[in-house]
Amino acid sequence: MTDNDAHAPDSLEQPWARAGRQPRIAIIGAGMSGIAAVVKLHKAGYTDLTVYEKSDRVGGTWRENTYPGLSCDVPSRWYSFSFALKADWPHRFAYGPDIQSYMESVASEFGVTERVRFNCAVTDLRYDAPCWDLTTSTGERQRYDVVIAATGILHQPVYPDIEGLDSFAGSAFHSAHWDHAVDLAGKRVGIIGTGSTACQIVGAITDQVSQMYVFQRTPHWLSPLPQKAYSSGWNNFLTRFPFLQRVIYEYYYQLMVRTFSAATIGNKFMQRWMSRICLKHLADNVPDPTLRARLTPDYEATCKRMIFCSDYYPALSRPHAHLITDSITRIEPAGVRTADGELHELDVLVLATGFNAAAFILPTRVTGENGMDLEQTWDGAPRAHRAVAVPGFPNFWMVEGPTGPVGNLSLIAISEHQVDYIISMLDRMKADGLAAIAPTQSAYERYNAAMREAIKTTTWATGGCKSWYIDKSGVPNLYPWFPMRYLKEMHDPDYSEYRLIK
Ligand code: N01
Repeated sequence: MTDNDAHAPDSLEQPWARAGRQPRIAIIGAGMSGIAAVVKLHKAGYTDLTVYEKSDRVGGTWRENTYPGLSCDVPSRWYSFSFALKADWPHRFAYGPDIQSYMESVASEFGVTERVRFNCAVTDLRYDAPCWDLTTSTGERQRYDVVIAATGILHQPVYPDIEGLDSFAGSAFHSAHWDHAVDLAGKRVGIIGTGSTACQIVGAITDQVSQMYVFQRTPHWLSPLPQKAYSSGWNNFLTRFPFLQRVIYEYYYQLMVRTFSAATIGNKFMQRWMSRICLKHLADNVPDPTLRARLTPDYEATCKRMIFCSDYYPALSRPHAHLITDSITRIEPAGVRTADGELHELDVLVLATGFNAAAFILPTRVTGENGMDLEQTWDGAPRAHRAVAVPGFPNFWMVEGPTGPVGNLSLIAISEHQVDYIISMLDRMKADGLAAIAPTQSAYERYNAAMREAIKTTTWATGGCKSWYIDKSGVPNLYPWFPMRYLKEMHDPDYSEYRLIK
């Protein structure tokens, strides 16, 4: 039997849990959450897994982003799969290429890569009870019992809506599509944006360029990054004693959750402590009081996502670096014109202007029960039940879906807990011979109403800033409680919140 025969519609008439066969599971995306899904599902005994990946390699965001200075501000010994801890991370905070090669080696070692259909974007998903009809960009059509969207959160670059952007005569590109053919040496480089990405880029390239122009709309809170290279002696020691790797993983887990997460959900002591660290970092690295004032945020720390970067302020203090705070009026062939009338002449323009945080699986068209369209249902303000499911979309799950805990946490860890939850649902389907499972409308509404209420007191909502956390409805699209509560939700599913469809 060929793989295609195995997916022929006739064989799927009988729900898998009643027919006593494996569920056919499609996983969309071969980034870190797709990798986690395959490994954990396989371990749990679900082996009929096909991964669809729009690109030609695994790795997701770490494959896509290749800009200079790319690194992860979550400690590497925690930003790791719990089932594939790595003793020999070269740095406390891993650089992008090291994370990408880790993703590739885990995917290869755990048999993920061989399940991936590369260069195959899923364009359409249509629920035809109890299965999903899946169509790809290559014209392939398949039927699956279960679909898991592991498409990531920040994968659609946002280009700024600035007049004349297309008229720029030099090289212009988004940070997520870095043009490595452009030699920056001796060039006049401008960068729009001052988020995590921009800070890493500015820190990495300022010494190469002749002039560095940073166009800041809003100053961000910036903490130093306690980066360090691990010695081979220490890494060898950890290789010999793997239980220590586990201890360190748990240590960072607790540390990050109890400090940064606590600060965002209302722990004023933590928040003040973090503000002090940031202000000291600014004072220590920016001697010029005028520049310092222009870099000082007028909203509360952690309202926007905190930035961890030690080399941004020193780079900005270099004589050939210029912080531009006048707003941009237009882009011209020669450079960027600001509200004070000045033209900042440039050879290269980098757009570090972030991502569409409301996309998730979109633009894939997802049609659930009774013709429900996911994009219309969300209408620019995506919501989910416990971040993994949506009423009206049975047997459809998301990893890193809307309102999951993000912020400065390890998304690998969160993904793994969500996959555990999905496995519990599959186990329940198997045990009860269910055809489908979907959250009830009332459970979804209760959950989201409680979130809306709780989010009001978080710094994301009260801190006086605008951020990508806030969606079209004006509400931060984030988990408002302590992350440990979310982990409990994930490991203690309440099946009464679901329609268990026979
Ligand atoms: O994007 P951002 P990012 N005119 O949205 C500015 C993760 N990440 O790519 O602040 C002028 O944070 C915008 O200005 P303002 C992390 O979760 C992680 O930097 O809105 N400026 C802002 O300064 C992060 O949060 C790591 O006023 C415009 C910037 O562009 C997320 O990715 C590393 C503008 C966008 O900042 C996104 O970070 C890097 C306009 N029209 C990224 N439009 C790790 O280390 C936007 N801006 C794990």
